[in-house]
Formats: sequence, C-alpha cells, structure tokens
Amino acid sequence: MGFLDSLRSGLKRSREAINEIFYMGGEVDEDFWEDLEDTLVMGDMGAEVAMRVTDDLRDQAARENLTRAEQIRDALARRLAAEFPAAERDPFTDLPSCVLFVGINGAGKTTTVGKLAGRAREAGASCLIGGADTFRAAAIEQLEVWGQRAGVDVVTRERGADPASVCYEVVDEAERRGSELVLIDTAGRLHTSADLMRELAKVVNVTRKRSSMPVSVVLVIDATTGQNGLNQAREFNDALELDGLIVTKLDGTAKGGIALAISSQLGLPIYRIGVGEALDDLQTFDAQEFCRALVGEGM
Ligand SMILES: Nc1nc2c(ncn2[C@@H]2O[C@H](COP(=O)(O)OP(=O)(O)OP(=O)(O)O)[C@@H](O)[C@H]2O)c(=O)[nH]1
Ligand SMILES: [Mg+2]
Repeated sequence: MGFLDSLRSGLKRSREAINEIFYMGGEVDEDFWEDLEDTLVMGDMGAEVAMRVTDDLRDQAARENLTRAEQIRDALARRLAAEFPAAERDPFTDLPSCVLFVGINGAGKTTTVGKLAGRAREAGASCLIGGADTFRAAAIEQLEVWGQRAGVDVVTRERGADPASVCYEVVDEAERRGSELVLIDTAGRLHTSADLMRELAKVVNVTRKRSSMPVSVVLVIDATTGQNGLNQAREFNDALELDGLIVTKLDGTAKGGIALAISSQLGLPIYRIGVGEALDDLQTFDAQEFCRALVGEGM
C-alpha cells in the first residue's frame, strides 16, 4: 500500500463523518454549517478550530455564492491546511542538528529515531543515535536493533544511568566524530508525572547547554490518542518549549483531527508523520495532502 493510501485508510473515520454531511442534503443551509462544525469537533479538531474554520467558510460561501455542499469541499481542505503552521527549519535536513525525542510511553519515539536515522544514512549524512532511555534494559536493546537496521551507531549507557549525563556524552562523542545529525531517544513518561517531567527538563537543558549544534525538542505523538493528546502536548510544551511534532500511527484508525488541533493551537509545525512500523514508513508532512485525505475528494 502506498503512503497516500495508508494515510487515506487511516483517516477513514474522519472522512466518513465529513462525507456524510456533504451527501446529506447537498444544500448549504443553516443545518449544513451546524453539522460541519459538529463533525469537525467530533473529529478531534477542537471547538476553537472548528468554529474558526466554519465561520471563515461561511463568509466565503456567502461571498462566492456557493450554494451546493459539494462546492465547499475543496475550500474546506484548503482552509484546514491553512491552520498548520509551516516549519521555519527542518531539523532533519538542515544540518548540523541535534534532536531530542520526547513523549508518552509507546508513542513511537524509538521507532521514529530508527526511521530517521535510516533516512539520514541514505542521504549520506553522518548520523549518530543517542540512547537516553536507560530506564529499561529492553529499551536499549530495541534502539540498538534500530541502529543496526539503519546502519547508524548508537551511543548509550547501562540501564539506570542518568539520562542527562548520557546526553552529555552523546554530544561529546558526536563532536569527536564530526557527526552532522544527532538523534537522541528518551524514555516515555506521562505528562502528569511531575518528577519525570523535571528529569526530562534537565535532559533538555543539559543538551541545549552542551551542544554547539542547534538543539530541537520534538514531541512524538500517537494520532490514535484522541483529545487527550492535546493535554499531553500542552504539558510537554510548557515544560520543555517544544520545537515541533512528529505524529505517528496515521495508518491506524486515527481520526487525524488531533494532529490539526495540537499543531494549530500550540503553533507547532509537524516535521514528519509515521504511517507504519517499518523503516520506510515515515513521510514529510504536507498540509494540503493531509487535509485532502481528511476531507475526501468527493465521489
Ligand atoms: N502502525 C504504526 N505503528 C507504529 C508507528 N510508529 C510506531 N509504531 C509502533 O508503536 C509501538 C511503540 O513504538 P516505540 O517506538 O517503541 O514507542 P516509544 O515511544 O519508544 O515507547 P517507550 O520507549 O515505551 O516510551 C511499536 O509497536 C511500534 O512498532 C506508526 O507510525 N504506525
Ligand atoms: Mg522507546
């Protein structure tokens, strides 16, 4: 299955809900606008975004005299796409660069580090993986497997080692080797755990201080988490001043709207999206393409 197909099938639930309102009566009347706003809210886009987008489209429809629901579909995709802030810099291709991956347990951090390392290697960049998830022995092994798969060295320490010291050593080693891209995996944690969030803030501060390369902090977020994803993102952003997002599992039965809610409300660009578990299942984010898959192309 191609990437667009897996994205489309992943976003099926959102699209079906949106399709329903387009086919219900076909007329753009008061009910249509109410249904549209409700559908966007139910698709996890958040009430604020849903209202703003619906109001703008309503103005546009009046201005351009759009009376058939089907005429709104393209405008909706374009208007949704405009909610995504663009990235000023791509931390995976604008090198040198050091990136820390953070997020809750199981979001896809380790997998994403592996995929990105594979890409960097293919592109001929000298890449180094840092393993600051020293919480579980299995986490270190998992990262090493990804390093082998990607053909990229992994620098880590034994289980229980202080993650901030590991980062310090990783950056040291990267400088010694002249690495251009450093990808550092961290242990998953709940945004509600104050101790673990403090530990992570220290990891970020030490890395920002020690590194002579620009440091980016990227939140990896599972698209299937739903509305709770926005709370998570907000807490991580408050604690760490995030630079951007990677949204994973968009090949699943995600509603997808959560990606828009977080990116738009926190003003954070989406650098990449995960569309599967394999090395190649990572894509550059294209807001237009994403929104067309979300809204559908009509029948
Ligand atoms: N379908 C799908 N599965 C994914 C994607 N990204 C990661 N996964 C799967 O999600 C699970 C968790 O991925 P990990 O990379 O281990 O997640 P993590 O954030 O490192 O987890 P912790 O280290 O426990 O915090 C694994 O089974 C991955 O294969 C994706 O884009 N699509
Ligand atoms: Mg992990």
